[in-house]
Amino acid sequence: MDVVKISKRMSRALRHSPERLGLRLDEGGWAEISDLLAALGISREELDMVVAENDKQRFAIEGTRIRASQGHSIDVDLGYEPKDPPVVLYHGTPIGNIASIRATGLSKGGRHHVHLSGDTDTARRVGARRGRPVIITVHSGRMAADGHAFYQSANGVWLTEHVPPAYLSFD
Ligand code: HQG
Repeated sequence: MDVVKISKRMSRALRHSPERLGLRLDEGGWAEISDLLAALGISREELDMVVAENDKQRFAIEGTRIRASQGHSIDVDLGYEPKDPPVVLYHGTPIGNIASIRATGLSKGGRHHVHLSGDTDTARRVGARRGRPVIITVHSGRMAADGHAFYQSANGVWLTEHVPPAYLSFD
């Protein structure tokens, strides 16, 4: 079994295009596990192994249901409560994005939120997916004090709507 391949197919089904597989998600993004198994043609043992071994704990199981903990492009309400962030958070991005980010801040693009990390190693890995990474420091404590809401996904990713350039440091 190729755990990474199954994980990617599960991410596509649960975050981006459930309808392509005839899968139904509720408003919180949950699917019946039995429906997902049928849609992907995998066994419960395979699914459990992917969920347990996933490097970023991307999936959450509750009872008979499963969902992705973050990263959606489809319209779901994950129901995370606002939470006080640490003083700083980090965002890794390929160097080619820096000029645009300096000008307009961090935008969520196709996802629901801008994704931020509590540590620089994770941020570097995220940025390195598409090129040479630069790590941006986000002054999340100041943002929260100024009224910006932050959320934390079940797998620890910090989420916010938009980060204006005034709260970014590029060192
Ligand atoms: C960039 C993966 C130009 C942003 C990761 C990023 C993460 C701008 C890209 C999660 C910009 C969007 C999310 C601006 C933002 N101008 N570029 N104003 N504002 N960008 O993939 O944060 O494996 O949607 O820096 O590990 O890279 O899927 O976001 O480079 O946790 O679980 O626009 O996806 O998790 O790319 O990654 P993405 P991301 P999973």
